[in-house]
Amino acid sequence: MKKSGMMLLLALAMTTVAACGSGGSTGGNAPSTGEKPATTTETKSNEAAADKKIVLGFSQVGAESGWRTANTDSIKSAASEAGLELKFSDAQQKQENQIKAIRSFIQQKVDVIAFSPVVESGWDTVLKEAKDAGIPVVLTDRSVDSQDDSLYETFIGSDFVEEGRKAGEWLVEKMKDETNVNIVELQGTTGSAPAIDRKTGFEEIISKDSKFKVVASQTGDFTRAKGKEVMQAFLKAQKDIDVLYAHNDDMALGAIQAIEEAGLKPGEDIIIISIDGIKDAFVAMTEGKINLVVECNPQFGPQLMDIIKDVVAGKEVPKRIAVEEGVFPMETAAEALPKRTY
Ligand code: GYE
Repeated sequence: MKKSGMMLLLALAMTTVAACGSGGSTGGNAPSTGEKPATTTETKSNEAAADKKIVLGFSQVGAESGWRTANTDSIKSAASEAGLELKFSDAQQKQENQIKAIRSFIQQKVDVIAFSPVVESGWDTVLKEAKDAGIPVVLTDRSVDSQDDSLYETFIGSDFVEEGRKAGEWLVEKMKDETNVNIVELQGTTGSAPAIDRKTGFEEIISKDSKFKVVASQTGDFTRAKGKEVMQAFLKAQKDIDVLYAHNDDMALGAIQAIEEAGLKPGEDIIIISIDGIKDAFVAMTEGKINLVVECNPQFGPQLMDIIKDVVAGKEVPKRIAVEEGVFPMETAAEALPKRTY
C-alpha cells in the first residue's frame, strides 16, 4: 500500500458488494422521550420535502474522540443540507442507551433509523423490533455481528481490518533491520468493531515474523485520558517498549503525555502508530511525536444522506459501502496538515 514510505491518497471511493432493497414507513414526529440519551430535533426545509420531510433517528456512539466529533458534525450538517428532520441521540458509549434510543425512534415512527453500534454484539432483538415496525435501519461507521443481514439495509463505514494491516505493513518495513521488536497496544472500546478488527489486521501482518512481540495490550476506550492512564501502566510494567500501536489518535495523544512525563521521547524512543488522522495527530507528526497515521474518514454524512433517501424511496442500495483511506508517514505531515478537514 505504501511501500515507498511516502505520501498517499485520501480518495473517497465507494465499493459495492451486494444489493438489497427496502421500503420506508410513514413519518412520525413526537419529540424526544425524555429518556437518558438526550434527543434533539434539527429541522431544515428544502423544496422537495415541503410537505413530507424524511425523519431520521440517529443514535451516535458518544463524543469520545476527535474522530467522533467530526463524524457528528458531518452527519448533522449533511442532514440539515439534505432537508431531513434529524432526531439525534448521544449514547455516551453505552449500548443500553443506544437500545433505548432505537426503541424511542420506533415509538416515534421515524422513517429511518441509523446508528453507529458501540459494540458488535447484542443487537438482534432491537433490530428485529425495528424490522417488525417496518422501519429500515442503516448501520454507520461500525457494524454488528448479527447473522441475519436482513435486519439492516446497508452498512457504510471503513474497513478496520485493512487499517490494522496498513499499520502492520508499515511497521514491518520500518523495522526490517531490527531483530526484536516489543510492541504495546492500546485497544479501542472492548467489543467494538474497530477494536476487534484493527487488532486482527495488525496481528495478521506482524505474526508472520516472530521478532514482533505484543508485550502488553489493553483497552484505552478510545479516549485521551484512558490512553494516558494505560500507557503509564505499560511504562511501569515494561522495561523495553519499542513501539506503541494505538487504535486511535486520541489514545496515542494521551500516551504521548505519559511517555514524555516518563522522560522518554515519543516518536524516537518509542515508535508510535495510530489511526484516524485528526488534525492534532498531524500536528504531533510535524513535531516528530507520531510516526504513522492510518486514515479513517469520519466525513461520510453527505454519502449517508444519499443512502437514506434511497432507502426511504425503496430503491436498491449496496449492502456494504466502504470508505477508502490513506496512510501518512511522519515526513508527509507538514504538507498534508493544511488540507486536513477534521
Ligand atoms: O477510530 C475512534 C472513535 O468507530 C472508527 O471510534 C470509529 C472509531 C474511531 O472513537 O476515534
